Amino acid sequence: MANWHEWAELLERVREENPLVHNITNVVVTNFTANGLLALGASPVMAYAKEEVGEMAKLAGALVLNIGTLNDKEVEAMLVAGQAANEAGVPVIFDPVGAGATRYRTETARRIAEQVKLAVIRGNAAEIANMIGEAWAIKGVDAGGGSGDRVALAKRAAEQLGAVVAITGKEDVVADGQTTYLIQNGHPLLTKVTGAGCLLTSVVGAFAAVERDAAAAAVAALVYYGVAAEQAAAKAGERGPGSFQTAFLDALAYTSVDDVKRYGRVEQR
Ligand code: ATP
Ligand code: TZP
Ligand code: MG
Ligand code: MG
Repeated sequence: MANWHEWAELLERVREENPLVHNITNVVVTNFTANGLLALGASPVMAYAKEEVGEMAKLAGALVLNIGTLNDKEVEAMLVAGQAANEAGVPVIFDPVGAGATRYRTETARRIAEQVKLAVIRGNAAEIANMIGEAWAIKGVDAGGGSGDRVALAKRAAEQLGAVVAITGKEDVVADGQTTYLIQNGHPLLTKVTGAGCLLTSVVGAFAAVERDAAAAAVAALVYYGVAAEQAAAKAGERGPGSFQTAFLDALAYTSVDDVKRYGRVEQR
């Protein structure tokens, strides 16, 4: 298989290069996302005005678009930023938060995927299914109880959307249309911290900023993130979600390449 142990070393590259990650994200997760990127060793910036997003996106190592609390003004800015990033060869990572929950979210997610060349799309199974016109129950912004084949779904979505697709949940799946990877790391307490998915999408952005192979960047980011969550849960998990959240930010900073190689559980499908 492509050697994911080699990809795990991208974590060190992120810490050395300290890439600027431009986020246009939602109001729920803004602070957590900035702090998580800082803990990892990346440099976050949030910029939303259409007057500046093109310029900022071109300066960045990656652009992350997240429709969690979308409105028309922000969507317009996302399209401007996405097109500028495409022109400059800056990878664009997309989180289709809540696609499938309302028609506005579903249509906007599809519009962004049509008008911007996306390197990686990261969402739960319902969001990804709804982006390609497949029904999958969703509850607000959280995955519903759907039980379809998530590996096959990731493959179909990668083919149809022309991007690397990462479907997360208890198990994570990364597909680039040719190869599919399964990542078994993580912890259920992540479901009790709002923005755990959104921050992960931005972490994928940081890895994509230092590695042009978007599938390698996505796998490396997901396995690192899952291992960090396991370390945090071991230290503070029994105290509850609040202590876990703090311990998780700490773990994003101290989790090492060696930890990722030792505790990572990645297989190729
Ligand atoms: P949702 O809104 O459906 O929760 P999300 O956007 O918050 O989606 P998640 O799928 O929760 O994103 O993924 C965020 C992180 O949480 C990923 O690293 C994923 O592996 C991890 N994760 C989610 N659920 C579990 C679980 N039950 N056990 C272990 N890890 C999990
Ligand atoms: N509502 C709109 S965006 C948002 C909520 C609760 C945050 C979702 O974050 P995540 O990472 O999908 O849990
Ligand atoms: Mg979650
Ligand atoms: Mg989400």
